[in-house]
Amino acid sequence: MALGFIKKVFTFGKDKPAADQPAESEAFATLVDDAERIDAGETTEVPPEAADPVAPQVMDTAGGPAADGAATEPVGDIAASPIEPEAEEREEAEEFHPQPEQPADVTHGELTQDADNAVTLPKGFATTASLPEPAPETPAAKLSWFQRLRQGLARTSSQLTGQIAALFTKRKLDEDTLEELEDLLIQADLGVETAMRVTGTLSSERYGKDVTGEDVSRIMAAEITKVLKPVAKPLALDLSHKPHVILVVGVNGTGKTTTIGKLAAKLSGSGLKVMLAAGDTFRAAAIEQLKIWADRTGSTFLGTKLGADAAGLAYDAFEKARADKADVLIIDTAGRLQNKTELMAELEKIVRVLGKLDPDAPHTVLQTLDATTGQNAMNQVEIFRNIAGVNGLIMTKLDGTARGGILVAIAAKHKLPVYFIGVGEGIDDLEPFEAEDFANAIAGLPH
Ligand SMILES: Nc1nc2c(ncn2[C@@H]2O[C@H](COP(=O)(O)OP(=O)(O)OP(=O)(O)O)[C@@H](O)[C@H]2O)c(=O)[nH]1
Ligand SMILES: [Mg+2]
Repeated sequence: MALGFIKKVFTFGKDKPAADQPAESEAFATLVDDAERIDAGETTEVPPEAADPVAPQVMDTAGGPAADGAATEPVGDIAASPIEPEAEEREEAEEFHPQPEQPADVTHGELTQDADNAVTLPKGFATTASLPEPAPETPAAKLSWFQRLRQGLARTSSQLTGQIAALFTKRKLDEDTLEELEDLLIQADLGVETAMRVTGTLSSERYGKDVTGEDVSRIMAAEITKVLKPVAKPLALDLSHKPHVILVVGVNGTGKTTTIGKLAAKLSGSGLKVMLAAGDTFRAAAIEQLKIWADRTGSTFLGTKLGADAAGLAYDAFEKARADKADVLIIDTAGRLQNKTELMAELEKIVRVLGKLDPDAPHTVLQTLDATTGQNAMNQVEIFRNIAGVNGLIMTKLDGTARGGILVAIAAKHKLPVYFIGVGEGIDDLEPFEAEDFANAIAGLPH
């Protein structure tokens, strides 16, 4: 199928709200800080640096997770040419963004296209074009995706299953136990709706009978899967846009820049031409951090001066990405400005100026959510959905949190697609969101 025929399949994107109805919430307190903004600047382009010939490696992240028996991705035979930041740069970056000890895995190679121009995207992305058969993956000596998910959600699931087991020790299912279970599930951040679904199903199947913790876990996993299935979607890229523009928003510290780096690694790893634009002009370190990710992933970088107009940078980046025929442009934004009004104005302006170049742009507005913030994450979706027309989510820091259940509550309430989840700080610690795996991991059940 020709690229021109690739149609986008977004269904959530264009609900940009009126500027006069921002959602109020405590979460916004976290957006406020005392720093001052400077208000002028000009754009400077920095091309990707040449690959470091001293450290060539063959990388394996392009198609997503390591082989776990079931999953194979269209990785292809991509020759690796990773780009490492200079030692000084890296040191500086680690001050605000510690890097994993092992060098990150990046693949960067030729775009895989068949005679009809169909593109092989990494796992977690999709087009309507037919994809070739995935190449067999070399088994890697690391934990499978599900094992890593289980490990990451261990605190969430052990707390939950421990409490459920304690509740259902030698007890028949009655009104009291159902009520206690409902409270317990709500406390685990799963949300009232899901808690009631679980108790409802349990009650209709087992009322008056003996029930074990395992029975409850199984029913809980099934109900959570039902809630998550509709939102577990691949990030649909319309590559006929050239570039497909992804705007990344979210509260400061939720993992925007890191997630952009991880996405860029996947995309450039499968041969797509990626440009990263540093729309967070609020902190010098933020610009530098994105530049390092661009270098690591072989992406083109566009930055500007500290305090410069972020919307102007976004506009320039879109024009440049078009001229360069980039496939995907990912724009980073600030999560924290002096006040909420300023943040709203800036994000709205970015969306507006992008729309001048293409009425459908930004084609994807991604919000990152930090799982460790629990209920706050729920409020943050409300706010950024109103400000920037968020049409997809990525939840980060699901490694090691006891509050992973919040993703279920957010899915039930907002019904926004969840494309990926972050399970660590490393470049390959971003995985496509799978409803059943996630539900089983939370419920402590095997794959
Ligand atoms: N454990 C873990 N840490 C993560 C994950 N994603 C990001 N981080 C870390 O979270 C911290 C903040 O990430 P950033 O990417 O800088 O967050 P940001 O949203 O860009 O922050 P601002 O630029 O301040 O708005 C960094 O130390 C990241 O390494 C994840 O999935 N797991
Ligand atoms: Mg950032």
